[in-house]
Amino acid sequence: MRLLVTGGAGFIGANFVHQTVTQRPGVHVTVLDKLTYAGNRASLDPVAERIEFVHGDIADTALVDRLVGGVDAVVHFAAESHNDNSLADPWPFVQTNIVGTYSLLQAVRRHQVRYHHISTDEVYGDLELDDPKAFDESTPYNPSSPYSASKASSDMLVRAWVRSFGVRATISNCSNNYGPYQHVEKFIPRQITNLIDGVRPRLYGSGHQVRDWIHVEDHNSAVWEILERGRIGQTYLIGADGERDNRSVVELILAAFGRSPDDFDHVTDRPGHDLRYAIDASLLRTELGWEPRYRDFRQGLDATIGWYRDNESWWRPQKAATESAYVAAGERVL
Ligand code: NAD
Ligand code: TDX
Repeated sequence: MRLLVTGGAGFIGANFVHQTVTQRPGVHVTVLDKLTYAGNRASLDPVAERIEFVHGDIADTALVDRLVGGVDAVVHFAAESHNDNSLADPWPFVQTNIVGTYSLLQAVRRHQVRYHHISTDEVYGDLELDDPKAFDESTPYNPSSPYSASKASSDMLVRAWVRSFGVRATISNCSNNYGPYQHVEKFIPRQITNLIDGVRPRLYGSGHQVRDWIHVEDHNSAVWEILERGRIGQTYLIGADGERDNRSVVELILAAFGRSPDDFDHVTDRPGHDLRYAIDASLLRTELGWEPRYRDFRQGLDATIGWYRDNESWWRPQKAATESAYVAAGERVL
């Protein structure tokens, strides 16, 4: 099998490529990545000899057409992925997440290539803290930020290309991922690397917002199940029952560093900050028999902290610029 992986130098894509090369030696992987600030060639160093890497933009239709014409399937991870950036400047989100997805859809349509679309639970908006229902495949779309609106738009394009043009596509909407190779702009790596630097963690607003955490390897094992056995045209939600409020995540990270649970700063809140995400992954579990392997969040978090301690050379070059960008965007201690 020949597979095109877009965004393979990013967090989830790089982990997907590692897992694929290790567990499925018969699969030939080509990565297409623009190497934006979020892409890091070094994330693919452990598998560099075993894959093909193409430096390019998913919105480059000629390049995409040529690459798609040479594979059996596409897994599309590439995106602008950070909510805070989408509030500062939405345009790259429209360009990459919507126009870029359009470019891939036209190519898979032309070459009749199987396509899997990676998306997020954020397309469903947010839930009240006491809502007994979690998101499922029938939840109406209700995105809050430019990021989630651009992902929702891309999902809608996929659905239309399936129905109108017979494209063989599946979609997955996953909850918040954690694990190695995640950019230091994101919540968990930001706090871990702050603490390595002796800086207090930074909690947006009250910190009572809830995210549904899943280890990146569990996300990617679900993607493989869907790619191999998912029904064409179907959306699958991916989640591992990992709901935690942000404050308790910071407290766990502080404990791992031997610091007291209140040794953090409250900083300015994110405008439009979604309150709670929660996934009901029953369809994925019952229809495809998928189960997560990482069931203990604390253990997964400790392993992730260990990875950031051991791989400072990977994240250090991004750290200062990332923190300066937060300050420039107006973040201040409350
Ligand atoms: P990331 O920001 O770490 O990586 C994105 C990658 O895409 C980078 O390597 C970047 O260089 C590349 N890229 C960006 N624009 C491109 C373009 N125009 N052409 C080619 N490559 C381009 O993101 P991530 O966290 O790994 O997320 C991957 C996917 O998973 C995204 O589609 C995101 O919406 C989705 N997702 C993420 C999470 C999460 O918790 N991180 C949860 C659910 C879904
Ligand atoms: O310094 C911080 N302090 C803080 O309290 C940062 C960076 C974040 N937060 C909060 C905001 C969120 O409630 O932590 C939570 C998680 O924040 P992010 O890591 O920015 O993730 P989120 O906005 O939830 O979106 C993530 O999950 C869904 C990914 O970035 C998306 O790509 C994915 O679609």
